[in-house]
Amino acid sequence: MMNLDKSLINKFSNITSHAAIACHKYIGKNDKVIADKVATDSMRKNLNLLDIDGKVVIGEGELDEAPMLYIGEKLGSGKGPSIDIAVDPLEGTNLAAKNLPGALSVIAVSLKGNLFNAPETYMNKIAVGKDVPNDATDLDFSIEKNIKNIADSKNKDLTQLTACLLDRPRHKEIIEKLKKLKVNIKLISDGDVSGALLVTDKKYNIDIFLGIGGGPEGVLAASALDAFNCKFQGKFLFNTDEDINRAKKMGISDLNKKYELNEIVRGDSIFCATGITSGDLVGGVEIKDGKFITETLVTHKNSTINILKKEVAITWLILTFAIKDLTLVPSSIG
Ligand code: VTB
Repeated sequence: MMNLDKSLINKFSNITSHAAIACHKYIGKNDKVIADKVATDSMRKNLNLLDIDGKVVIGEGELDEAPMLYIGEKLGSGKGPSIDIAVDPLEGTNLAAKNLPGALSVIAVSLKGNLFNAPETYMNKIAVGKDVPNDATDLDFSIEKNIKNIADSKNKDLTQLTACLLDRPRHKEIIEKLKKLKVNIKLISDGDVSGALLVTDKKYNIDIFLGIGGGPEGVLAASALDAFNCKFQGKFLFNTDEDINRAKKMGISDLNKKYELNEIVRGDSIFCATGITSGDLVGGVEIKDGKFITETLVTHKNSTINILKKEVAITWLILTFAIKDLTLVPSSIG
């Protein structure tokens, strides 16, 4: 099985880092269109500078609706590895526009053919940490069964568990059930890539992420969850005829299929999420002594590198320092 070259880690983390920096001056301007545009412009320009034979599998829409980073768009010089690229240049457009915590710039890449080509529809998702046995939770189980199994496997009381989900009217029933079970709830206004990743580490105190969010965001989160050996399942929801036609065009024949993590992302993958505004996962863009400082969560499935990187961008070059186990390790210049 081929791996993604480790040198790509710095290259892709620089892409999300630059997109976050581009977005910085539009934080709190209450204009999500412009914030998304500058992040997308930056990402596309920098991805095209790389020696890769890249193709967007998850992007800002299809060619007719998105002029840039559309699904199927070819990226890079064409020389170098053939890779699939999933992007969300600004995950949480509202969060950046309103200056709320948790806006990210996100990318996930795999070798060609290994990332699910997700339609832009909703997805019902479930994610749990690696400390929960694989058969303890399932999208097809009831909320009660999932929660009780998690409590049993962690040897915790239901009142000690916390579930994270998007704060949406469509989740009314789930929220009611969780309240009845006396499980704590963390309701997020946007940004469910970040929400799903809160199951990766005990420090976030989230035992399960669940509910309906964006399908593309599900695939992005899945690639990082894979590197953390966590569990993820997703089921697309096709609500309109247009959704159904698009799914069929993409080769999805079973519209009710439940996708396991290894059907969404296969083999090696790299995931980078740079903070735009500070959130649970990563800090936002900072300016110190005239320099931009960004924080990026990086995962690389095959080297099991899961790190937080602080990058200091000095106009024309980027010095990268990877923080691992609280020791500062200088890594190569991207
Ligand atoms: C989520 C969230 C995004 O869309 O996927 C959500 O991660 C789902 O859509 O940040 P609705 O807002 O329609 O519920 C976002 O909030 C925005 O893309």
